[in-house]
Amino acid sequence: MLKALIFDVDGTLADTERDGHRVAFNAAFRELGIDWEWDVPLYGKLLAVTGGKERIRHYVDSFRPDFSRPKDFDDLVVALHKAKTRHYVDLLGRGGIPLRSGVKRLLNEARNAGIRLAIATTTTPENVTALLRNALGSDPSEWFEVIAAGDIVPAKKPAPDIYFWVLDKLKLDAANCLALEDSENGVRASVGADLKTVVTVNDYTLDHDFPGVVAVLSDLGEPGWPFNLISGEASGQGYVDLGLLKKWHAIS
Ligand code: XBP
Ligand code: MG
Repeated sequence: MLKALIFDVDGTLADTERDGHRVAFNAAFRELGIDWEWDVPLYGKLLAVTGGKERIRHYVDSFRPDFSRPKDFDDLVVALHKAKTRHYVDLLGRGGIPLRSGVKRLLNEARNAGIRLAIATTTTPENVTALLRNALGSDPSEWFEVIAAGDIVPAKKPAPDIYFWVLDKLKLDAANCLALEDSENGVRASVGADLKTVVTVNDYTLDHDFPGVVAVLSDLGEPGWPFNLISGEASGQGYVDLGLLKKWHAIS
């Protein structure tokens, strides 16, 4: 029986990466006087590593052999990331990023039906609060019973740990839950935790592989604005509702 939905945030609830996180990283680099600029294609490559601090380190390791690390490099990463979070939260506060198609409708339907809601994300907790407060107009804890974010587990996605953490807090088996994700790293984490998973792709994740998921869609769709079914079976339906999620959840 389906008892809970566990949502990823970045790329799934909202398209935050290209015009949100990326822009905020660049603003932080400028603020701290570092001449790095992450353009759209480069940022797509950097998304291979989840977590903002981890992504900065990956950039230096893999793309900037010329960069001579200062002695306090660890502190620099922390300072850059703190500035980045501030810029990102500011951007969200200006109404910068809406929820993706169908998300609010599905959250409402699930909540009204007594399906429990949770979040499993790699991003920083302040970012989740700012995104959802802006988009839903109320505190995220009024919608999501469990919010697992950022450094709460040391091993970020693609490790399944964040999903195990959520399942533990919900006191539910994976068999009673369904995850919604957008990326290969996210799916490795959710499927790694034995969760049935539905994927809504975005420009950065269109060509990712999603082994083990029950369906891959362009988005959740709305009545009159149907999704594109990329893989799986949707019984001719054009938007994802609880009924369709229950069918996918029941696939063995
Ligand atoms: C998204 C991420 C995060 C954000 C940046 O993960 O990989 O790193 O890009 O967030 P998910 P921070 O899709 O699992 O939410 O800079 O706050 O780490
Ligand atoms: Mg994601």
